[in-house]
Amino acid sequence: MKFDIVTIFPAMIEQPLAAGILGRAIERGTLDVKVRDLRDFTTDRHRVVDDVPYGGGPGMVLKPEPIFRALDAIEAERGRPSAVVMTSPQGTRFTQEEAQRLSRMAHIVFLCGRYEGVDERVRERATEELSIGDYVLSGGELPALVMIDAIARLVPGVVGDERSVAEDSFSRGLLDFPQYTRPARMTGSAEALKVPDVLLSGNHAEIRRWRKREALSRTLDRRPDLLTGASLDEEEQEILRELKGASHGRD
Ligand code: JBZ
Repeated sequence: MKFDIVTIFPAMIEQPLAAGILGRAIERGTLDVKVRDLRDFTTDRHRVVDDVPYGGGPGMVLKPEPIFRALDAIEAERGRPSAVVMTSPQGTRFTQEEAQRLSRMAHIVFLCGRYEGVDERVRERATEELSIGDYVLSGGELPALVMIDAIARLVPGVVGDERSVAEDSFSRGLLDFPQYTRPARMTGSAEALKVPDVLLSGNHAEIRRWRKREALSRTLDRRPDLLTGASLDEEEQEILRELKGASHGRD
């Protein structure tokens, strides 16, 4: 899958993408990522990318022409992209469902906003306008990284073990069960810091049921909104009924 990211801070994108699972997928060629410095698409001596807003007011606005030229250059070099995403606080919410939809595309361009915003005419070139959430950020680079990470891990071959993608909490619609590793008992610590016995029992049917119960109980407790969209098997529905029964009059 191909990604192009247009930004005035290429280093903000390059370093994070070189690390971890995505970095390895880029090395292998499973992902083809190009970061484009918006200043390379200016034509003036000072490589100016911003200007004052018409109508007055504080701050600066990203100029449209360098962005148009960047998009034209990307298209000339790599073909017409499947999507041009503008990261923006005015965008619709980026969710796991959106990540799934975008992960089926062959080539996505991200436009990262900065300053007080981007010249409105740039919106004509965007096929989607997306936001990662309701908090104030300085620019679209971190949102673009968040979206690329969520999208790319759904691309076959990016995550080594396909099982971890399938079992990820938001794919299943439930929060994760608790994880433990060695040691089974922390030296000099209390009973409370022991790994639950069931996980040491070797009884895989019991372990599976315990994990289901823990995932359901955490979801019911912390994110009950997720349960409306979750697809539960027979056993999970039964455990959930038990948990709901046990919680009556406890809140
Ligand atoms: C985003 C001006 O550039 C910005 C500022 C905030 C912001 C974005 C771009 S994208 N917030 C979000 O995804 O919520």
